[in-house]
Amino acid sequence: MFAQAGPRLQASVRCKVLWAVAPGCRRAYTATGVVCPPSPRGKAALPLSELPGDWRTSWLSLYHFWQEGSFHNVHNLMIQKFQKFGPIYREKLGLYESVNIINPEDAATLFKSEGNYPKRFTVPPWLAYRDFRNKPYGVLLKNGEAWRSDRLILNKEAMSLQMIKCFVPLLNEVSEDFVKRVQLQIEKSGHGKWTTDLINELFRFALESVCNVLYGVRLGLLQDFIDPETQKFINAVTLMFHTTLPMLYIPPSLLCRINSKTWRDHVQSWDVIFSHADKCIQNIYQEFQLDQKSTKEYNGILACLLLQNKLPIEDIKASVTEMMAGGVDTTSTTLQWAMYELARSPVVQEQVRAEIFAARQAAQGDLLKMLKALRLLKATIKETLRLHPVAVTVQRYTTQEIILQNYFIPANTLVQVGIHAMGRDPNFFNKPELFDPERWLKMDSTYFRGLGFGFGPRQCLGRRIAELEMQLFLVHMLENFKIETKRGVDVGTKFDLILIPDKPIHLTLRALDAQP
Ligand code: HCD
Repeated sequence: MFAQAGPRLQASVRCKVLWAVAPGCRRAYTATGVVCPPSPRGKAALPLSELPGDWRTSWLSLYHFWQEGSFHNVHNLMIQKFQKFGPIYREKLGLYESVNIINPEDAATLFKSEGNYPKRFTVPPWLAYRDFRNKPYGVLLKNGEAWRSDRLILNKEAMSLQMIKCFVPLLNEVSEDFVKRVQLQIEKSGHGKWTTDLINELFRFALESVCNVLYGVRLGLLQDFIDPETQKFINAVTLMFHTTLPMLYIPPSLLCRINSKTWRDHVQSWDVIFSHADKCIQNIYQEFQLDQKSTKEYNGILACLLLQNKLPIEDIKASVTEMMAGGVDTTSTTLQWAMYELARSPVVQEQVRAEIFAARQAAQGDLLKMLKALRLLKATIKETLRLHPVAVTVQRYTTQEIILQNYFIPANTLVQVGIHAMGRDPNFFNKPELFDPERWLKMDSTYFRGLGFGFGPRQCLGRRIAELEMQLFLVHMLENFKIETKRGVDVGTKFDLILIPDKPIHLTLRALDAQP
């Protein structure tokens, strides 16, 4: 029907109109634009081949994509495509075919059908590296039963609510040290304030935090002298993400065969990541064998995994390395965005600070109790991830046939939820351009709208650590400093596998007790 209609233009016009008229509508439309009467669910559903999108011209779209220099702009192109095609479209870029959705209800349908072995898109060069070096996959890259058994063991150590009380003191001391470091810089400046691009400090903070939780060890990254090895690790993670990008569209095997720079840089980054993580793990492992570490005190996730003895050491290493690498750019970038947004919304900043002061008073030194009371602060992190998610999409392969927007989606189809686009769509968030943490506390329904960490058993394994780390960081920063930024500097977003700011963010930290 659709295909016969011929010109693509016609299809896109049709979709634009319908999207404007009936966003989120689940009814079927014919090529002539006549609305079919609502039918019993599924009856009038259309086949996959009827899905809007320019998936028929995969190599041509890849060419356009290249031409437009859209590499770093995937997230904005996705917004445009949803505007053009409506709430569901099919896409093929080179080798890589997917169905894209934006509607929270559709996300719910997708996640509720995911079963016991949810599978997400596996980033090809990450697999290619491990095959190339003959390294085992960690939980990030595994699937099926191997994934599930590892994940259940890791969940106990990284995600269970009982672990929160172990993580909090470890993360709290790192945040306190960060504050001391900022205070020192402010003193040095002699102006009662410090203006800088904080990203490098935040990378170090994030690595220091995740390592304290993983290994129970302080690396000392918040001092003036930094071990060059550690800085190399941090740079390697960023370069690893960056060099992944072209390999989403060109097969790594091809780039490996022609020995391209992208592939070589990618391999080298992973080599640095693995060898440095290996050193950290080896240190703990030896200590552990020597004195079986006193079992009373909490010594970090790695020690617990070793003590449990449920996972082979090679599997522990693989997953702990992934967590260590995954814990650097993700939380640091989110914290940078959070401070940027708070600096641009002084009223919100003051409200969050007031909540923190009140909670601190009421909790009388009980950190856990204090964190429990910080509703607006938690909403602030949610709101930051709405506007600035780390991942542009959350993806799943369907395990059975499902119906999305009245289209049959067969089993084994890659479906991507465009969470970046969803977060900026007025159909799902009132005045989406506004940074308004309170919306999360007032919204009628937040149903499948907060997907920054994914959903279900395959959600982010580092979620608990990341959330506590970011909460404690913001608590201490807001208790001690006023965060300011130059007015009128708008920072955009760049896709570099994860979403990052497209230019440096300069923030001013002013000591709260030395207000002008
Ligand atoms: C990148 O089209 C864009 O937590 C692709 C789809 C995709 C798939 C998996 C996502 C990835 C995107 C972004 C980075 C993510 C990754 C899964 C885990 C990874 C979201 C959206 C991350 C940052 C952990 C990385 C750990 C690694 C360093 C060992």
